[in-house]
Order: sequence, then C-alpha cells, then structure tokens
Amino acid sequence: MTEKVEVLKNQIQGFIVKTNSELEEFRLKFISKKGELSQLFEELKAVPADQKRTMGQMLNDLKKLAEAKFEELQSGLGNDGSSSAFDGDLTLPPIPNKTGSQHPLNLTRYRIIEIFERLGFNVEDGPEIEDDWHNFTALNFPENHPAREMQDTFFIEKNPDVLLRTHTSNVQIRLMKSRKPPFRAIMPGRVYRNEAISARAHCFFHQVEGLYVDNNVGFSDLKQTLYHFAKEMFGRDTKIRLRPSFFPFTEPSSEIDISCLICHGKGCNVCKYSGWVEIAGSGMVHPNVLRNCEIDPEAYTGFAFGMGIERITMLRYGINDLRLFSENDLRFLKQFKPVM
Ligand code: 2U9
Repeated sequence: MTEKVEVLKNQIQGFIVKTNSELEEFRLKFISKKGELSQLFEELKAVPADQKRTMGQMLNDLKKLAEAKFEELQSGLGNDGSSSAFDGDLTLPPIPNKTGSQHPLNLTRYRIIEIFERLGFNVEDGPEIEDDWHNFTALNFPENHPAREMQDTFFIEKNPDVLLRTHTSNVQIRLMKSRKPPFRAIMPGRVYRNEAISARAHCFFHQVEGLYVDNNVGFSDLKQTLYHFAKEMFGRDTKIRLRPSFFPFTEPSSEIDISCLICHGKGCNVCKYSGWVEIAGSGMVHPNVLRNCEIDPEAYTGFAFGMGIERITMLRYGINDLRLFSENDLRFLKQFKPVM
C-alpha cells in the first residue's frame, strides 16, 4: 500500500492540464468517489490494526495534496509554468483595439467607383510600366509632343521606350484593342509625372479615367454623365460648366468645372474668386484613337474623361497640401473613417 501511495503522490504532483477535459480526468482519478484514491481508502479497512493509524494519516495527506493540486490546476496555474488565468481587475473598461483608418484617397476612389458602377461602368485595371505605343502613340500624341520629353516622363528604358505611365489611358487602349465595343468603364490607378514636389504637384498621383464607346454616343451623354457625377459627389446643388480645351486624344475637348463648394459662387480663395473649380478634362474620343484600336469611327463614337483623385479629395475634405497624402503622418491619417 505504501508503494501505491508513493505512485499516486508522484502522479498528482506531476500532473499537467491544458484543457478542461484533462482537468476532469484529474478529478475522476484522484478526487471522485470512484477514483483510485477512494479505492485506497476502501483497502484501508483490510490493513492490520497496528498499521491503520499511520496508513490512514498517509492517505489523508494524499487526499489533501490531490485537492490542493486540483484547485491549482483549476485556476490555470499548471506545472508547465504557463498561466491562462486572468488576475487583473475585471471591472475596468476594456483596452480599445488600435484600428487603422482608411486613406482619404481610397475613400474618394471607392465613392467614385460607386457612382459610376450605378451607371453601368465596369472597373478596369492595367500596367503602371508601359510601352510608348500604349501610353502615347495610340493616343494620337504627335512624335514631338512635350509630354514625351525626359523632363516630363519617367523613362525606364529608351529605344524601344519603356516608361511609367503618365495617365491611365493605357488601360482604355488595352481594353479597346482586346475586346469588341460597346465599352463602358472607368480606370482608377496610379500615374507618374516628372515634377518637382510641392504643395500642388508630386512625382506620382492617382487618376480615374472613364470611357463610353457605343453607337450614337454624343457630347450630350458626356455632359449629362458628368453633371450626374458632380451632383452625387459634391451635393445636389452643384452646377457644372464646360470650357473648350485641347487634348491630342479627344476632339472636341473640354475642361469640366463645378460651382465652388466653399463660397457657392460668391468668390473665395479656393476658386480664386471665380466661383468655379476645375475637376476634370473630357471630350469625344478622337477618330484616330478609335482607328488605332481597330474600331470604325463611322460606326462607333465615344466620350472620355479624366480626373485627379487627389484634387477631388482635397476639395471634398478641405485639404490644402498634396504632400499630406504620401507622408504617412498619423495625425493626418487618423482623422479619416476607421477600417471596419
Ligand atoms: C482614350 C481616349 C480618350 C481621357 C481624358 C482628360 C481629358 C484629362 C486630366 C485631368 C486631370 C488628367 O488627372 S489629370 O491631370 N485628364 O483632362 N483625360 S479626356 O481621354 C481618353 C483616354 C483614353 C483611349
């Protein structure tokens, strides 16, 4: 019997539990009425009278050991040194999770996508590293156009030219070359221009361009689409104004202005006292561009537009320095909508 007591004592002392079912295993073996320890108490009845007292004392000590060990295991303080018990003050408020916030450029991009998706525009994507043909030639840029100069465009290789795209128009070209009209899509993405960094310019920025090509797409479709966009983006009372412009890839072309959100046309710093703020460029896709993509300009017409996401975001949130978007300053970033 002494031997059995010794074995059980070692087992109790060395017991480790990691789960509730292992704790239950311990209880059944050493604490419960049907366990091995209770069995020994049964056997005590048959022990000769002169040994009963010592043996009984041993068994009682073992029982106390088992009970103490059970409590220790139960409170999560196992013999492996790990502790899962929470011994802090449960009445204190929880420590808040540190969630990040969404970048304002993303918030604007999502909103733009949402507005155009409801008009049936798909979202298309394409490469940021592009060849000369998809970035310039297909878009009707003449050979000597200043945008092709080293000081305006980042070249990766020369002859044949590989460059960082200067607009997302390369995506339209790839879309029109690879599929059949009609097309109704917007192209958000990062673009690169070789500019000195300041509050108003950066060496990269983000654009959304749009394209709608079908039978009988006219300038009135362009105007109505962008009017709808302006009202959705900036509020129902927003007005738009079109000014004639020039781009190699559209003819006719126009700049799109919205009525100033700050002064509502009265004149302020943001609109430079004109009452109008430029938000996009646009126009009817040039027949040469359609032809470059093997689309018959007699059968199909289309409009296109382009806008800077930074510019829209600055107007939307009243931000006056472009560099804030890429400095990763948490004091700026955490002012925007948290990540859900
Ligand atoms: C194809 C045909 C036509 C896209 C257009 C503009 C006018 C435009 C600027 C706005 C501010 C660029 O971000 S910005 O600096 N964009 O003025 N973009 S029309 O026209 C296209 C594009 C692709 C095949």
